[in-house]
Amino acid sequence: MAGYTILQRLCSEKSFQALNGVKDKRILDFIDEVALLCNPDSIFVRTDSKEDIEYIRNKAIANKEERPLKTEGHTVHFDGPKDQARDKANTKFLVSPNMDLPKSLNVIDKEEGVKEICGLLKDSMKGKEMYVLFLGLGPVGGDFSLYAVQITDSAYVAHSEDILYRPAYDAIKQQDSLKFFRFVHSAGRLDDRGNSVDIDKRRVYIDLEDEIVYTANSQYAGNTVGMKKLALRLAINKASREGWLAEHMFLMAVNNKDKQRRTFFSGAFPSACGKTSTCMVEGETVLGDDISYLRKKNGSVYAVNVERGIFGIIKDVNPKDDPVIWDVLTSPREVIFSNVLINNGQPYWQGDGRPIPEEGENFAGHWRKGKKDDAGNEIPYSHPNARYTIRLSYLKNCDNELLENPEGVKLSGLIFGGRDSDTWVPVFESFDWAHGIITMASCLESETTAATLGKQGVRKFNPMANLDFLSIPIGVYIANYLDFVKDVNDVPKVFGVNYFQKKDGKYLTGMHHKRVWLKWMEKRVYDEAGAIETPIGMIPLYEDLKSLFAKVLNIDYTEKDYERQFTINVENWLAKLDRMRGIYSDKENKTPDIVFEAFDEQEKRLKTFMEEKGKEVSPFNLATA
Ligand code: SPV
Ligand code: MN
Repeated sequence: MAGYTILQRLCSEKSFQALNGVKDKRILDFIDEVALLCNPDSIFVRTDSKEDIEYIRNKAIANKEERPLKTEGHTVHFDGPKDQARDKANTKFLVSPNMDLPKSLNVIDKEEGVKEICGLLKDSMKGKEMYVLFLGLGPVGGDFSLYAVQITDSAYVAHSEDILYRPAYDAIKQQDSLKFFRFVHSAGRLDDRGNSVDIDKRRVYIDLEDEIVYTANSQYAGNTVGMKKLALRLAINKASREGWLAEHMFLMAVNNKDKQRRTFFSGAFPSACGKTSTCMVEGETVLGDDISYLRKKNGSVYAVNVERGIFGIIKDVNPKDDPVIWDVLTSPREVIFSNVLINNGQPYWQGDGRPIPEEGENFAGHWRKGKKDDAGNEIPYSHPNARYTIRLSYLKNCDNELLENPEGVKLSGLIFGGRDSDTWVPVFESFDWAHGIITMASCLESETTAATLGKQGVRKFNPMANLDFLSIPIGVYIANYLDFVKDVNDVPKVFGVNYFQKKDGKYLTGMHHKRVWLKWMEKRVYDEAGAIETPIGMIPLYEDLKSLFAKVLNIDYTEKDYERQFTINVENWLAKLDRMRGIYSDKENKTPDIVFEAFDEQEKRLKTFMEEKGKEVSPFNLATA
């Protein structure tokens, strides 16, 4: 390793030996360049050894990025008050003159952006240790696997990456021409609570050509953990070039004990639409809650979970609604809590079902009931976006063997879930792949809730729940989806679900009803449940739901329930189509014609339907398909 004088000077003997074992000189050049720019006091290279992983865990505590809690293995990390979520405005794609990215994607000229971010990263690690991690996206060693090198000056980020992603030093070191993603992160200057000071200079800059992402002046994991949403943006672009799909999707199995079978589904839901609660539902098997890669093999579609852990929202997690997670979060295990309230060494969060302590420590410092911020707003005791970071293997309903299978699982269905008070029915199936991808997935909307800033009930367009992460024009993304199954024999079914229909301010479906919708979708895969053809797709038969409700939930499902939930409101469906046409007509979106053709066909079906049956059509007024 001649020539790497900085690495030699800043690495311990052991870390230097670890680098020495890496065949690919491009990796060493990269680490060398970052060290030169960021100027750390020392460099720690993490191999896959237990000892190295332990070192990072201990460092996070020693440098106070995490504090131990009463329960063994539990720690808390606080992000600063202004660093509690993904920073969309300052997350930009670096574009060189030959790239054709729409302006809607938030772009910055590459030369200008690199200059800015390098300026921010210059000497940013002075006085700190720089951690170098070799990680895998997806189970290591399979067709799905991608690899990455993460550099960060945060032991909390490095610790989180260990819980969330597979170690891959051994897999990477032997390769010499591997394509790998690169992530560079510095939390920047820190205040005496250990939080990034220069939040106004928080930047996340993404270079799609060189597959490298730089983050400066943030700690919140959505901005800093490269393997999560930063890698997703790189992967979407890569997948588009290579003919596979990188998705913001959970992965789960629906179990049928009577028939002794497992059926795999992936699901895309915008936030606050029930994604986590669906994949962790009682009785089924969770394989992932956030990001999946989908590839074709032997005429079928297979998927893996990119991650091996969960960075989940910790709000309304209580023993009644989420017994599985509750159990994990209250027993001695490795858990990082972030941005919750700590009182007497115990974490508290909104909706945990316990009395709120009078005071404690939270993301804003010392907290007591009624405390207000500088703008005069009351500070919540636990942030609404507070999180827990855990390994998936802790969950009783996770199947670790399937999770770690590099071959992935064969998908039978894709589920798209929105938050819609008056249009989508609770569960429905598309006529075919293209119909589902265009009229369900690409038209996904989520209404704002009290948990988000601004007005409630505003519909936000979020195709495939992937809008925030698209690194290609939306029309190209849809075209890829449509092409994806051209040579697939076993095309997965496409379903839409909506748990949020309302009538007179009240929800029409209950928290646990999703368990029935999942069972219905499972039966549809095997043609064991009938359906009614409507202009929007296939909806369930009353009799099938009645027997599933009785079997799964021991609930007497009435004709009235069914009629209210599955009545088609034609005008609302037509209004949705109009909104979608407006969005997709923007030339920058590069929408393929087939999208408009599918919209036209759906509109024609809806209008004929309205003429024949009226504006609101009861499912009892329809013939079984
Ligand atoms: C999401 O917001 O979709 C998340 C959390 O999964 S974050 O890491 O912030 O993206
Ligand atoms: Mn997510």
